[in-house]
Amino acid sequence: MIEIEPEDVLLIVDVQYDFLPNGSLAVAGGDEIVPLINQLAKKFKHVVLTQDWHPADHVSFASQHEGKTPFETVELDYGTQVLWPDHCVWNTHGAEISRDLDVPQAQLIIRKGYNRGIDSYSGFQEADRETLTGLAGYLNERDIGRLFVVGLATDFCVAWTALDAAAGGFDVTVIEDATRAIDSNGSLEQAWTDMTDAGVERVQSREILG
Ligand code: VGL
Ligand code: ZN
Repeated sequence: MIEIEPEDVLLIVDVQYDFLPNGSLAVAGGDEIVPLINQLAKKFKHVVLTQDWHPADHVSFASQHEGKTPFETVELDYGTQVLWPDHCVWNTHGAEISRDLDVPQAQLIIRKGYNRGIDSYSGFQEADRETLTGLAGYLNERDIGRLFVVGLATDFCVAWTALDAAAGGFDVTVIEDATRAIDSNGSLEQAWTDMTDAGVERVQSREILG
């Protein structure tokens, strides 16, 4: 069993309508994790959420690239970018965080991906690996202990957030069954390899809930 301490934080990644059933970038089974996250959240004093938040002409949208379709890639200044269906456009329903999440104690929502020309899977820094969101500063200033990451999608925003957390010196654990994956072109297996190599812990919710 893992005992959650008052200093620990639950980081809930991108549980937004566009990643849930009927959303424009629906992650299979995405809705199944919501009750589990609600149960887990009762153990945590600190809860932080991230929210994917794109302008309508965001560079990660296939619709912005002539002749490209979703899940193809393009080369940008900062590297290879996967192209997605339009999703989480700011001020649309799809960008809203699920109202079924029951986390009244949550104190911070980090919005990411709002620069038109830079994607941001990670809650810590944008894909250019330079532009910071301020999350590391917040966590350090609040004397946070361990980070427990849940949400969508395991192989993109969860993984990149966990990897940046580990790189930033945080003790980070992903609660696997409280995530769901997109799994495009082997991305899920690759994500777990990368996370394991980086020292990210991989646990199941029963180890916390009993
Ligand atoms: C995500 C693809 C594009 C995610 C966000 O939340 O995992 N994936 N934008
Ligand atoms: Zn996005």
